[in-house]
Amino acid sequence: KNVYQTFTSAVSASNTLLAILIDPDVFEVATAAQFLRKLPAETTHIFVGGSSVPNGKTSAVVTALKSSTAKPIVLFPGNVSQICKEADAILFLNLLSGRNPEYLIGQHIKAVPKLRHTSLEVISTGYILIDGGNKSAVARVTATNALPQDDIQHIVDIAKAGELLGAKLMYLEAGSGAKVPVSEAIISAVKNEISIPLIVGGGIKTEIQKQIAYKAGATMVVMGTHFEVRSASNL
Ligand code: 1GP
Repeated sequence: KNVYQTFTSAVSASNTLLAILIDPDVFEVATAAQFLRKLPAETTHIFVGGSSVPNGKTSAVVTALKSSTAKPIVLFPGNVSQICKEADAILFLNLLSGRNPEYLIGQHIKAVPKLRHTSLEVISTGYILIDGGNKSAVARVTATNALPQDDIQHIVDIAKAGELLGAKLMYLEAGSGAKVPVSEAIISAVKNEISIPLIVGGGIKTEIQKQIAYKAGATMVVMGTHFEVRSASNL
């Protein structure tokens, strides 16, 4: 049970973390080793998850990744069907920005019988969907609305409520393929209010965007689409 420790150690050492997100739905299992070789050297974690993934595909992708990397593989599931025992940990996501009970408690209850048969490290994670300038898959699938970027105090209050409820990580999400990442102002306001590690993702494609997020207080940046596009054109 040491994936969570990679976050707390990073915070205490003032280090940053970089997770690359793989959507199993669009990932070619046969290219796993090659894909991993091309990732930036500073990659610390591999996240696996998507909004709609065929049954069994997550397990096949995680198994292929596991045989080519020692980096922690963390499930970032769009729903309960993506839970598989081959990963190291799972972000147990609570969609705090929405009011759909299915994503606040429903999927979590359905997850328990599956988790019982795994030794996955379960990490309680508050998940806040913020407007990234286009309708995200998360908003569509969960039937919830993203929060406007200018409502900073509301976002801060939600993050704090999540921490008080026991979340071990807080994830600010602009949505995969967002036009606009979560703003520096939101990241730093949330960072000032909470003491748990902060993850930021959605629409981050450049080194500058990544550094802005770290400087504002993100412990981890998550990048997905950027590497998907690269892998498709390079392989
Ligand atoms: C999505 O935050 C992640 O959940 C990554 O987003 O695909 O835009 O990098 P991108």
